[in-house]
Amino acid sequence: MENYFQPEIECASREQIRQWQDERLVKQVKHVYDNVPYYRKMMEEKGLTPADIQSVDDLHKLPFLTKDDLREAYPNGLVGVPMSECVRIHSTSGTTGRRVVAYYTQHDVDLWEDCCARAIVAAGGSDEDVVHVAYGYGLFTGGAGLHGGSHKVGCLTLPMSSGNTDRQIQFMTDLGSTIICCTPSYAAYLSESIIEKGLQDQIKLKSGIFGAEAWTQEMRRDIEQKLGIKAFDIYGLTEISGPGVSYECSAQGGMHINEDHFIPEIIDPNTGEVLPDGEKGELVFTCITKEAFPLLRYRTRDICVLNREKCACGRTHVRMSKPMGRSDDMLIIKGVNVFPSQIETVLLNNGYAANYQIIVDRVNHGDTIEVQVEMTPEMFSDSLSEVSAREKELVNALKGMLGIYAKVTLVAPKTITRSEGKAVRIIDKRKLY
Ligand code: DLL
Repeated sequence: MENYFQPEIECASREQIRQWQDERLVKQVKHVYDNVPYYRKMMEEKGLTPADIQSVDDLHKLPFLTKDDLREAYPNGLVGVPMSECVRIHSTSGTTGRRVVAYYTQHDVDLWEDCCARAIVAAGGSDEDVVHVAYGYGLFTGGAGLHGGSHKVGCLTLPMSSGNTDRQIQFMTDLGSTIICCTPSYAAYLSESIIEKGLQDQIKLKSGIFGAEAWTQEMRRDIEQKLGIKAFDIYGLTEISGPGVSYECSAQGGMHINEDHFIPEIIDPNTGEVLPDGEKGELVFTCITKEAFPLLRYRTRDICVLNREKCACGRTHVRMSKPMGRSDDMLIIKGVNVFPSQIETVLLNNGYAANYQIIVDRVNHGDTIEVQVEMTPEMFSDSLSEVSAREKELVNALKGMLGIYAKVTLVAPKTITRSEGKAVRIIDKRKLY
């Protein structure tokens, strides 16, 4: 029997959801127009006033917001309430350019935590559970979001944050953690460490809530098998609130988007044209309940597909597929589009773990791609011919998936640096020239 945190919302009729969206959108557009001069100007440039937006059918008229707008409006040009009403900020890691700073009122924090609570209950959580939060705490939204959600469900919450793997495992065994929340790459690392210490029998984990980075179905199977758990996906981004914008249920067939708070659209990333359901494109969100940082038609750059078919779990909110990578993560190698997730699928299907790095370079005006991947301890061999046979096998498998040649270098177990947060998989040296 499926459990829900807010059944009247999570299982509401489509008509009810649409009614909430229509009402809240109209109110939100007015709020933004009145209180965010940056966006008001964007609307005025298109000759729009709030009166032009009467329902979700009018959404397409509004201009898109992009990360560049957020950078331009840095630090608080998109805030919709007086600073005295803000109680929190979070921020992206800002590897390129300025960081994005997102603001929250108490009401925003409350609704965000509801979303995370829904995700925890959908992953089987209840007040009987011990929730081990190993996402980073601090500016990153992962720790705070799942922490708040866990409190709402009434779980015993372990605010572990990331890092110190020995301590993580010790608390996990001593305090009987039943649900682990962390990035999938850290979950993979934890599972390796638990197996290495021979502690599989001493952990009580039943499920994991993994997100913040792309991960494949193959990686899910690997983590589920190694930790003996069910692994649930969770998606979100700082700009829109943080984790819990969407989350997986027991059916594990896509993530339910919290449509009472966020209206999703899929657009063609090149033309901006709205695409019909079922087509792959860039995910765009309009926040309809946020006060402090009320982004309208924000382009996430995540590429995915929406699915409105009925879900076996009983939830009625639309599901999004796993993001197939960000439009700006997609590598163009010799003119061919390559997503790191395709490479991961090949590696895991061939018996490797998700410990790899992709190095892209430009040699004599031509692109090159190299995949460095760790051998598992069982595969590890000093025989050069054995290693080179394995490399050839992978080169062929990658060619089958990508359609181009990728050099493969097998390296010894434990030589690729493990990440405690989001994994760094791609080194694109072309950007350095
Ligand atoms: O990663 C929020 C989060 C924390 C989500 C914990 C889930 C769990 P940002 O640091 O702003 O926020 O990064 C957002 O990460 O646009 C996606 O590209 C990627 N991402 C997030 N969740 C997933 C996921 C957090 N489940 C960016 N699968 C997003 C694939 C994901 N990519």
